[in-house]
Amino acid sequence: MFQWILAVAAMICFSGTLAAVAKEPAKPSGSVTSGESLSTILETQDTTGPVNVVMIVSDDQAWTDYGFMKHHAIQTPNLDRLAARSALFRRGYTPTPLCRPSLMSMITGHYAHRHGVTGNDPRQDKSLMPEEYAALREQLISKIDAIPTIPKRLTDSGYVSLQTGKWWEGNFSQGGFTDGMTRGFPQPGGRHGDDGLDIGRKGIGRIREFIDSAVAGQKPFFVWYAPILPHTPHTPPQRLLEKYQSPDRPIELARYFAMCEWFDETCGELLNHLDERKLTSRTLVVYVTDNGWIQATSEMKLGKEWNHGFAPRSKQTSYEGGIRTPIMFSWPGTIPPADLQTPVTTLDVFPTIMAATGLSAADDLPGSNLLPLMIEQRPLNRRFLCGESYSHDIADLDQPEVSLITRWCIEGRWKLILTYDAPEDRYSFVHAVNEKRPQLFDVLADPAEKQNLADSHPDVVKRLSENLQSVWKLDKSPIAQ
Ligand SMILES: [Ca+2]
Repeated sequence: MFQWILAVAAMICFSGTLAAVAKEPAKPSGSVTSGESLSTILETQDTTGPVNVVMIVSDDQAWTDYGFMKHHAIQTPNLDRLAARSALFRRGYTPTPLCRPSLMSMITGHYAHRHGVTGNDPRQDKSLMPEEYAALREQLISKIDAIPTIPKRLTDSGYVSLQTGKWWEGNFSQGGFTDGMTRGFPQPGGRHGDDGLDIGRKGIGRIREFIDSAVAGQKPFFVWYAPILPHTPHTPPQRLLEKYQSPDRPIELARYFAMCEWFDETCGELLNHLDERKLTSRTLVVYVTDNGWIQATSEMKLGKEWNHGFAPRSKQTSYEGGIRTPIMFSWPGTIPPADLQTPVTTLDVFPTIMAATGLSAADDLPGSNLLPLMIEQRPLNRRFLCGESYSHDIADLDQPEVSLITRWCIEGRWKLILTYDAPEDRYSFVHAVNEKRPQLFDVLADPAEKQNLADSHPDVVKRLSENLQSVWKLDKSPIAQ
């Protein structure tokens, strides 16, 4: 109760009056799988008690691949419904376009150069004995011990928390969750989720049970729903595959499209459960993707070096296909639905959840609390966003700059990408095809990033380079023009 009082006090502090905000009319709910409109659902909702938090984290999905982002074929009626009741940021970004560092940034609120988990795995080296490599894995996992996480903070203030899906940082308890599915390394399959990877693909029963148990125990809850969807293996239900198959569409594309809708269906189950349990108006649902994905097809001429299912300029790269994602915050009755153009980052999730739950956020967090913007349209005091990309395998666990491949800065319409030398690894083919010199794009006029304007705008290159140095002062020089 004490935390709830704090939360309300914090909300009033920046929003004028909470009551004024709560009267904001809700947008039409769009396609509601449960058959009820949002206004009907809200009439029956329990609005007492602290806010619950649910994070939905898509895995390997392009920012374009939703109904509400106007994809020409992919249908996502449930996420469209969430978008209609959310503050929707169409220009969201992940600070690092690879699963593990991206998830780590969400859960800690820090850049990879700060939390230290820059890649998915320690670098494989044939000279290492298995026990030596296992020790490197343990060393990498232990980085989470030294840094606050969302579940650690919420658990300390009386929440119960559930981990499901992707999770790389050992046992769920190591991240601060009170409950979870992932046993973690060195358990079998413990690299990135083991039993947790069943969630979504085999239903969301574990989440339903957890929520019902939390409600019965009168505990506020935090749910981490990070299924390995639409991520490979692309094995959609036959009914969905058939829906997307057509003679003029490569089968790889049909499978991926069907995976996006399968993921959407699982999100619908989760949202319906919140509606049915009368929790929607006191649950903050946060939606993000960990990194982008452009599906490769057999029609693309990618060369024999290319040995993965994603196309160039997507996963692992700092192009829009790698780093961009819609970001949504749904809290009906408190956050008015809105379609927002402000660029935001998944680094903003941590401070926003802290503010919503009445907790303070450390001063050194790089992200921003988005509630003042979402609730009373107060502009963010932020000129630019930054991010970074590293080699898939971490060359040096203590020196992030060794594995650094690109840094990017977005300021208004401009986006600068700087490239750095990094040791070769098994994913070097991803970066080998990209431009190495500084790249400057007008991403509003040229979202496909086709025209490099660095030569004609040296002043902008200089200013955005300085922005990057202000975020992380780095001695290593980018590859020059
Ligand atoms: Ca991913």
